[in-house]
Amino acid sequence: MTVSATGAPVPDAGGVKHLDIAIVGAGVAGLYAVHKYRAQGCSVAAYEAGSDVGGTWYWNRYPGARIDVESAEYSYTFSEDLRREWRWTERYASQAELQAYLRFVADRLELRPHITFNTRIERILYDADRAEWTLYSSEGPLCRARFCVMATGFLSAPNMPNIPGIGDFKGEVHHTSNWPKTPVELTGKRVGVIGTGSSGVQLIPKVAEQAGTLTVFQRTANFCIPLRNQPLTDDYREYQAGTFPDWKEISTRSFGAFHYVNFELSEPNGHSALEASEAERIAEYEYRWNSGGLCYFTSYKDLMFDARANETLAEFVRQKVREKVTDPETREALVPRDHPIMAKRLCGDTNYYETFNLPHVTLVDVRKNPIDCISPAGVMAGGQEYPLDVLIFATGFDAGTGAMTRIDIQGRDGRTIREHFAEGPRNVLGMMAAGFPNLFIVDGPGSPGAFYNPILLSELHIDWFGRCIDYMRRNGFRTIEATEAAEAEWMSHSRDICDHSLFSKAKSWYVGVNIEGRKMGPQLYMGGITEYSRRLAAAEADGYAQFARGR
Ligand code: NA7
Repeated sequence: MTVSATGAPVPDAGGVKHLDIAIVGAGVAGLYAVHKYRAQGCSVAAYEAGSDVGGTWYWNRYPGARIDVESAEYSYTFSEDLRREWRWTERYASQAELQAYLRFVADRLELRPHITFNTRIERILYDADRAEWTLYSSEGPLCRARFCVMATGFLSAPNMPNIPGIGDFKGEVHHTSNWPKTPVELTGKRVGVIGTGSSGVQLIPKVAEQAGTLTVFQRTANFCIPLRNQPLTDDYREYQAGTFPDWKEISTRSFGAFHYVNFELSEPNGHSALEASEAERIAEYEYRWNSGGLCYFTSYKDLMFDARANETLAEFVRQKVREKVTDPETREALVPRDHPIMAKRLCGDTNYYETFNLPHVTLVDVRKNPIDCISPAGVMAGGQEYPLDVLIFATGFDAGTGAMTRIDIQGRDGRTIREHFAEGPRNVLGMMAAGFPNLFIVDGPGSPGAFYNPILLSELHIDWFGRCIDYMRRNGFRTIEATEAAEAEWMSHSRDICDHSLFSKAKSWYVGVNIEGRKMGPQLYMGGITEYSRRLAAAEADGYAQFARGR
């Protein structure tokens, strides 16, 4: 190890910093990584493309952007002080509040001196002789580091669809994941939105409040559940603080982060939906509908593994959609039919369906009337032109592998991460890949990623890597990397679970096929956090034997 006596980076002759750990990204994961590894006595530096901390919450500043997990569940758990000092104001925090929280964390923990902003990492090259990574921006080399931590996020590389004529449009174009910092003037304008996933579902009602006309181009009708966002009361805040230890414990053996149901901490239901009578099921679904939020993940254990169980919930939600929309043709187009419920992420809805009852809002079903092209004046679909002043792409992300494959990462023998991930995530536990020694991936492709709580998963990964680094120090290892055999085993296990689940029955970013031409395969680990944590612990307990270690 090359830890300096003071923990400060050591500059080499060329002015390039020499570090123990370089971190890419200063979102949720990057911030905690800086804090954790600095405390461990390592010299660290993080590089961030944005001008401030926040990651997802820095970039996704479109109107209506907010978290779909309760604010209290989307908070760091490693520091009691941070938990005590920060007060969330809404049940589901807005983008602005989330970014304020991450700014607070960065300031409170004095992380900013370790972060270089406005710096996009474009190349990361491994030098096998030195066992070091060199990170480059477009300006040249920035640092050399023994370890490189990829805190680049699961949903951070925007997906801009390849629609003919996309560059010809004469109006304004925006993507939800790269929204301008200054407000976009929509008042009285003819606005079009392509995409009706979580981002579109949040954005559309807000745009409708301002636009003169709003045309929504929908390819897939999604299942949207009322979020029922509201200001947090002191009582509920205290209740969540008081139940934190139990919540944390439940989170180690459950799916996702939806453990407060109707304002009470709730155990995941371990029963099949098919064991319950129809009346019991409806009562359960109604209870959760009235609670608000995406808490159906924990309502029955087999909703994602048994098509009949899944259909009971799907039909319940379809009926709710029918009750909300007045125009018969629009209603039918909005009822989701082509995928199992939750096989695409549920969308958290605030007035989404009601928006289509407004006279100035039009839904264009682009399954029936495919988008032909973007014209200078607007969108052509089904042979008809829809003239627009502003066109908004809410078309999501090249999820999972996208954030890493956009960087030219070259490992041992010039092997690139683009080649390595060409068929989807190829790594062990979603954390390390063969041929990329000491490259640690946090909350990335092949991990439980967005299926689990992103903050808890970041903490889990970063702590695990921290112990791994300590182990290497104590035992004189310079490098650690996945073996190809361990990769093959992990990928086959991950693939088996995906194939046996209903997640494989939808064209979603969970399985990569939201991107044109991509083969279907799990971008995330779908086996649940209990099995994942067991495997993480086992990998550590046997002295990292499934990894190749070098001295
Ligand atoms: P999503 O969930 O991937 O949604 C993207 C939407 O864009 C979805 O409705 C897509 O339709 C649509 N899309 C993508 N390409 C096209 C083209 N070419 N034509 C028409 N429509 C298109 O991304 P979000 O940003 O909404 O949410 C991502 C996650 O962020 C979310 O799950 C939360 O976890 C937070 P499709 O369904 O593919 O037919």
